[in-house]
Amino acid sequence: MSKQLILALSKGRILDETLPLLADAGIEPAEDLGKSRKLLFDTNLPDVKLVVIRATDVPTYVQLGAADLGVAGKDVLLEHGAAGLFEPLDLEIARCKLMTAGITGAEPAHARRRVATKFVNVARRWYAEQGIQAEVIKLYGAMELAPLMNLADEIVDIVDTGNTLRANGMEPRELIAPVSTRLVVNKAAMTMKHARIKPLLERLAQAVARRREGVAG
Ligand code: PRT
Ligand code: MG
Repeated sequence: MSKQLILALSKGRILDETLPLLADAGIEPAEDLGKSRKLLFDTNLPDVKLVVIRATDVPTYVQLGAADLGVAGKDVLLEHGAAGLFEPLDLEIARCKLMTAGITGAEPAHARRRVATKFVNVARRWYAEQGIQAEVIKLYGAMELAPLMNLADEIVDIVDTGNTLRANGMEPRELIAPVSTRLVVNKAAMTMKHARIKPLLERLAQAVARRREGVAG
């Protein structure tokens, strides 16, 4: 195993909140991530590199050891599963909720509920736990459209303010899980590269605490 540390970052909205935390923990990309089409970046630390990939690919990279560490939403981790991963730190950014939602005021009509979502594993597990029969329909986006088009009775999706739901005549129903962004570590790397990873985790935990105090104060 090389001594180099590879950190996989979720691009998109999580990235904007991750970079200040990393900077406060002493890691800065050698060039502007937003201005480049590259995917693999050097940092100010000679032994730390960053890859910037789709949020849903981060758990796979870390699980299979292509990256030692990763930054991903709890929603993505719940959907992917946690095999081969440690989740030592809540970065407390990009907070939102995984919820069920449906058309405002409508009763869930069908005995076997049709549920549209990109979180098929989360949805299957949750409806089974509730003892509700559900037919889970995989979509890749615009879940809010499915009940309006009578493709589904409910959706499972991420809710923050609820504005997207309201704009489409829908309401949030049940909370499945609160979501924030987590740091994950490959289990083998955690052992083999412990001397390098442990101080990094400590500096990141301190950066999270400073940010929390800044938000509160
Ligand atoms: O776009 P792509 O398919 O590549 O990936 P992505 O859409 O999953 O990435 P991106 O950049 O949108 O980031 C997703 C991650 O950010 C999620 O995995 C969450 O952990 C986190 N996050 C935090 C959110 C939100 N808040 C959020 N509000 N992800 C998505 N949303 C969307 C939601 O899907 C819905 O369309 O915002 C809408 C709801 O917001 P409100 O405020 O209208 O309720
Ligand atoms: Mg998106």
